[in-house]
Amino acid sequence: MSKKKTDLTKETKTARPAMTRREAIGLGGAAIAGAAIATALPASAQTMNHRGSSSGAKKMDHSGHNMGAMKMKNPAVSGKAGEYTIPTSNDFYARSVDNWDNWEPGMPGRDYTPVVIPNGEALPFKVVDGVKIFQMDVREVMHEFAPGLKAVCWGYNGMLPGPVIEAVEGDKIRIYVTNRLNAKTSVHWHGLILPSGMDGVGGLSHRKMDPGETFKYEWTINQHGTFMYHSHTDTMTQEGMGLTGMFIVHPRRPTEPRPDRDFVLMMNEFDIKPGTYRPDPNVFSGYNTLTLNGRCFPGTAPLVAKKGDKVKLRVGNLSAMDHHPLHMHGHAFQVTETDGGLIPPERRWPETTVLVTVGQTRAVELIADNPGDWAMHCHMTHHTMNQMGHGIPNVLGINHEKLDWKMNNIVPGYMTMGATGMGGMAKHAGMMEMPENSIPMMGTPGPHDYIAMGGMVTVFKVRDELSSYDDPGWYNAPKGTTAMAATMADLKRDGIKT
Ligand SMILES: [Cu+2]
Repeated sequence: MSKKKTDLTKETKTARPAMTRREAIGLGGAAIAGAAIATALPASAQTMNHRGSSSGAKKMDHSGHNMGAMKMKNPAVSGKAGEYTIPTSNDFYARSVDNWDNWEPGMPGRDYTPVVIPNGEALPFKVVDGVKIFQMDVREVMHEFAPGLKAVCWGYNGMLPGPVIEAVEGDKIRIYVTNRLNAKTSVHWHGLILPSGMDGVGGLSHRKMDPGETFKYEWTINQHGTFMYHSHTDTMTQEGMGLTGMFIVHPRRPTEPRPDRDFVLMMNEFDIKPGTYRPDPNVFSGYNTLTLNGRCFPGTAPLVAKKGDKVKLRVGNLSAMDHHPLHMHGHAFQVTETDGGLIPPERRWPETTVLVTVGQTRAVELIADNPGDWAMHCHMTHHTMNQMGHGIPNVLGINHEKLDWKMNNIVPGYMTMGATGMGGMAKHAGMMEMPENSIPMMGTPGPHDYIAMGGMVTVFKVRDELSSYDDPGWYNAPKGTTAMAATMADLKRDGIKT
């Protein structure tokens, strides 16, 4: 047993006492976010056969059932004795190999191109005796949704959503989870094929994790695709407070070129009443904070690609009550994956909007061939609004000048809002005092005008040339390719009367 492994075991024991003592026992920052975790391969792992066993090197075979149930020893799952039989009879699982015995841990660059996580990060790992070791904790965190709006949420490693777990088919993984909440919890690995006892449904798969305890989850990854993880104990409360994350598994033997830009986005929703600092997870509707990777527009980082890039976009939805049709401007894409598996190339279908229902993932792929700044957003119109867009009386189209004058006699400073729609609300927000801890219902200054969108919105930025994938700023459209007011000459030429 290596020194690092011993240390983790030790923490498992010392983490047991009550949370309030954790600073005293020195578990504060050092155990968090894998800060001390190196990603280097141990020398022993490097001598392993990269190709795995002979059957492991077989080409992808979706027929799948030609080899029957295969037994493998998993030291992690079995402990000292016992074997776990990986199910092999389901043709739908996305698998590029049919044996999970002898793979060495997949490494970024060599075995996969790491995903891109706007506003987020991947969970670091280290390798101990050929097993990939991950470490997370569950704790309260003050999360910023956009500048001006923060709330106390629950997160994995202090993040909302949690860090993206990235692995490769055939990896043996062990994930340590420390519960720093004062409630019991458990982690479910959504869409992953694993031993029943690792599935994380509190009370059903295993007993719940007490406050202060560290649990370990371990299995051999035997599929690839786009998956998620989330609390499966008091799910309404715990997911509603933010305990969600994405789990990406790359194929060991890819049958298609790797994407140049492999984006991961998670959709969540929260009810944070203006002026309050804690989401209310107990509501059925009225979610007013709609997020992509934990951020509302304009707090969302853009997705940047270079013309010609093969772009993959993996989206998961762990909102409480809402499905989200994610719409992409300027490009069509193909739906290539669900959390159930890979869609065979001949059965993929083109779309510009992909519906990601609650508890689903979808992966879509496209070639970024159209330079520009392209909105990418949930097409539920209420989901492109922030907090203040909700619960406003409908005064659309009324002449409010007389009303305002009359009301001013009763309420000094009264101003009717929304008579021309909500687009003007952003302006009001600038003029009026906003409630504490709240953001305008929508909007941010754009390159041409105010952008009247908020919530589940980001911008897909495609450029002819890029020196880096940092935010390149707003698009400079070629002359003559931007809509503008028609001239008198235009109207006359085309016989248009206005
Ligand atoms: Cu939506």
